[in-house]
Amino acid sequence: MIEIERVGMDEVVAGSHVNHEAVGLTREDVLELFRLMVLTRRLDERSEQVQRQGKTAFYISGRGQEATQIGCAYAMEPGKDWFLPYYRDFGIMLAVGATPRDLALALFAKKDDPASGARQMPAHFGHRDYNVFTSSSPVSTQIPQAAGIAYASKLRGEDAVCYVAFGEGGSSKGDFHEGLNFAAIWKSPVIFLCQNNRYAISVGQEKQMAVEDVASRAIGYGMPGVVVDGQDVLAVYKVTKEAVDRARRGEGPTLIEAKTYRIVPHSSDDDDRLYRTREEVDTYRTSQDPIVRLRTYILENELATDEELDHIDKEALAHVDEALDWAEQQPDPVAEEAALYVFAEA
Ligand SMILES: Cc1ncc(C[n+]2csc(CCOP(=O)(O)OP(=O)(O)O)c2C)c(N)n1
Ligand SMILES: [Mg+2]
Repeated sequence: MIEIERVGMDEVVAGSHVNHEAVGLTREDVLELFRLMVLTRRLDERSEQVQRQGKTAFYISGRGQEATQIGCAYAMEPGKDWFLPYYRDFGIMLAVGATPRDLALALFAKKDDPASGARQMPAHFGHRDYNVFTSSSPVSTQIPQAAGIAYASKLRGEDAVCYVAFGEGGSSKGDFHEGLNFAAIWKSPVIFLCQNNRYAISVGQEKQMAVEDVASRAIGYGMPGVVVDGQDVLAVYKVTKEAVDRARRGEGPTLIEAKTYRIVPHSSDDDDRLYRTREEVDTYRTSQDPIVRLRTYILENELATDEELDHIDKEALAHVDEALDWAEQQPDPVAEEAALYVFAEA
């Protein structure tokens, strides 16, 4: 009988439910997690600003979901594992090795954008150097693709695990059912990460599913399901590491549901005041902000001082500013080449 595991869900805490040493992480690892989360946040904020300045066409943000993304990526092996991120996964991209410059090239739709040479919308990630597959716009199409990619990798005898992300809204699509069912039958080494931020644009979770936990559906496919506090980077790392180890042992996929929250509107085209209260959003902008939570944990455990953390933050911001200024100056794509790599040559 499979049961759903729940990690960090029983009480609300200021720091972390998990001790870093208990999950095999050092002080340096914790500071690296902090650096990656802050880098993701600063890139996100600056990217939104340049869109508001009219320099880029559109922006979609992962703000508030950094602990979920960085905690998960940190348990995987960049360079060896496969990644099918979804559009909020700026944190995943930075953690697997993409640079702020790489991501900024895509935002500005520049010729050298490593995702698609400016053929895709912003946040349709892809990067050959880091085993990141290009993404399609219809939500959840990446889920069955991940099941197949992981199965192919297994047949080739690689020791690789495949990450795939989607929202709780995306889990209501048929692709979710087909992908999870296939992966469970063939024991494909997949980490299915549902980043449950409680809304699919303006549609709250309760309007689109009759269960409380997406992870409970894992039982119906015959794979382990885990619900984790997605604001707690160490808790997300812990459950992902266990899932990755299981997948590498040949024991198949896991469905992880990280309960998180997006603290900004769905995209630069959305007004979230129409469907949620400011009070609700404010909780996740203050005490339950994932970066505030990690900072609290670091200070409580005396792993670094406030000044040291501020320094990491300042460096992250400088890194991001440099990348955005640089990307803005890079060459645009050539109009005559727009169809190159899109249509096969006869
Ligand atoms: C098949 C399909 N239907 C609708 C859309 C438009 N759309 C883009 S994102 C989104 C919401 C998805 O919500 P969720 O899966 O919870 O992810 P979140 O955006 O909350 O992270 C929708 C409806 C789409 N891209 N694809
Ligand atoms: Mg959602």
